[in-house]
Amino acid sequence: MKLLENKKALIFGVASDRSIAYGIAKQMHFHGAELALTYLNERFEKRVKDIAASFDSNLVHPCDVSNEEEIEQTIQWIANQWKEIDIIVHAIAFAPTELLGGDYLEHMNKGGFTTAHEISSYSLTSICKKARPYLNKSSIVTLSYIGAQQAIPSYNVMGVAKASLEANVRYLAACLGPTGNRVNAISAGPIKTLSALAIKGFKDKLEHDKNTNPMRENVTQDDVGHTASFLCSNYAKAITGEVIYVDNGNHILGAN
Ligand code: 0WD
Repeated sequence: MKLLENKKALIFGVASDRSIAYGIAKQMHFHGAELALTYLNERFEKRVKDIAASFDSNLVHPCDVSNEEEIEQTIQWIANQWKEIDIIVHAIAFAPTELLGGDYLEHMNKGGFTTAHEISSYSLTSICKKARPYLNKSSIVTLSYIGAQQAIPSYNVMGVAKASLEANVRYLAACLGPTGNRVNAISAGPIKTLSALAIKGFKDKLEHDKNTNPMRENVTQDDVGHTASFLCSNYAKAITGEVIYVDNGNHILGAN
């Protein structure tokens, strides 16, 4: 029996075959889950359709999570197909690039701060609220980073948004738990993806991580996919509200 057999997974955040969400989709497909993928806008449509097809799925839908109606439409669309949503993967984050480097306060402004929180944290709440009627012993997983817990150079406002996201996970877990649903975050080590490259000095960070973390190698999309598959399987049925580090042990070190 495969880990996720008979489970249906709605995955937000596949932008390319380097996305963390791609690694998660790949592993969930391997473990037997049926997949539906969302994409930000038409710029990603063909690429995401091709990726879905490679995982035997034609369930693809646009969803810009800054738009509440698009989230509602996406949930209604998938609820019409599936009735229940067993797994939701939220692998989305955004902050204006000028805020992701240098002095924390220098480029800070209310709009950028708000956008970072809206796209990177509130969107999870909104998805859960709209999907709530279709959850049934479901598992929701989002993606965080050590910058939520420590002041990491250049990560800046995104670290504050990730701290919000991690608190969000705990409140959502407490809220949805009594009806049998679980919510967890994976705090991943640095991985070379499209949006990670927007963070100033990211390539140096990747190199530093490889040279210093206990396992002396960078985390891969597949590493995150394996843990996400476990978290969404029945083997993790007693784990909720948790932040699981998939970072080759980086977070246990005294200095990052
Ligand atoms: O080192 C890393 N790459 C880490 C990423 C370490 C730890 C955590 N993460 C997190 C990110 O913060 C994010 O929450 O993992 C998640 C996925 O990020 P990723 O896989 O690194 O990045 P990417 O492949 O670029 O996917 C993120 C996607 C966007 O891609 P672009 O390239 O356009 O930024 O999030 C999507 C978009 O497709 N996205 C949105 N989707 C819907 N609505 C929106 C939006 N408004 N904004 C961004």
